[in-house]
Amino acid sequence: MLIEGKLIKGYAGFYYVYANDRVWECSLRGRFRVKKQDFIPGDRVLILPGVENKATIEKVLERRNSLVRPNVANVDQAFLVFARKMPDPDYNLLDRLLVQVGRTGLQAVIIFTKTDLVADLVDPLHEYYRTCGYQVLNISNKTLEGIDEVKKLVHGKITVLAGPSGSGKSSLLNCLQPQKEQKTGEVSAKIGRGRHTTRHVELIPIDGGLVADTPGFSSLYLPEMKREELQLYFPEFLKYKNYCRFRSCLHDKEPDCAVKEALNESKILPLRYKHYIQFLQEIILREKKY
Ligand SMILES: Nc1nc2c(ncn2[C@@H]2O[C@H](COP(=O)(O)OP(=O)(O)OP(=O)(O)O)[C@@H](O)[C@H]2O)c(=O)[nH]1
Ligand SMILES: [Mg+2]
Ligand SMILES: [Zn+2]
Repeated sequence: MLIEGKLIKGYAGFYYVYANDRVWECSLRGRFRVKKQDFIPGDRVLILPGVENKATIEKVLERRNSLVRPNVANVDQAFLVFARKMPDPDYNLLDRLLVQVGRTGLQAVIIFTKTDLVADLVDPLHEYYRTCGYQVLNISNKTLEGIDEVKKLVHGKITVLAGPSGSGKSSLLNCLQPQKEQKTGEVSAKIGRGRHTTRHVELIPIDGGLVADTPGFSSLYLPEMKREELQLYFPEFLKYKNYCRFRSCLHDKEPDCAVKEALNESKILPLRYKHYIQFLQEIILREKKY
């Protein structure tokens, strides 16, 4: 009898599939080999169990979505992982990631790690991101504070982790499932050198869900989009934009802009607006190149 599962990794000619709460070592049916069909982690497949944990992949089901980096299919949500300290949170990168994640239509959860390194759990910036509609968690991979909450979010979903190098993504995975250690690195040795501890893509079964670690990065290009689209990923602008004088207002140099008015009345965080304008200029500059 065929059972449905999700591909978690391909390795040395075998495909590992998570189904019925266990991992199956699968080979492909001839026709898949002939077609050289591209499987990526997250793909839903039908497998035919054989002896022990062996099985064959009989069919691949249609993808709902797929990410390029990490190369994972059928993703439900992204955890954007930033440290409270060491390294200090890079809000420009966070806002870029929020644009990327928003564009792919995924749910974004912002996770701040290393709360054990700061005296104050509360940060006014966190509150601002919450009012934008994002979930914000504070956790420590050292004291395990907040880990249970992360576990609840992971259940039954495919999640990707993203965030700068050294922010504690692999450490978080280790806390979520201590049986299988992920490689973690020392912050000081890696920052700014572009070397990453995490290399390959693999989905890791955690509490009935699957999670992909992603190597950290320090800069990131915005996805291709029209200049008008960017504001969609700054959800706090939405309630003002209808009051701008021009329907096509980009909230930059236009007169009678309700978004800028909100900014002047401190209803919009200056840092967020600054990033919006910076991203807008990047997108406009790129449009001109073509
Ligand atoms: N104090 C403290 N240290 C942490 C915490 N989480 C991670 N670390 C440390 O931070 C360093 C980097 O952690 P990693 O988990 O390797 O970071 P990463 O995000 O996987 O980094 P890349 O794989 O390079 O993207 C390691 O030395 C961890 O021990 C935390 O909650 N508190
Ligand atoms: Mg890592
Ligand atoms: Zn405007």
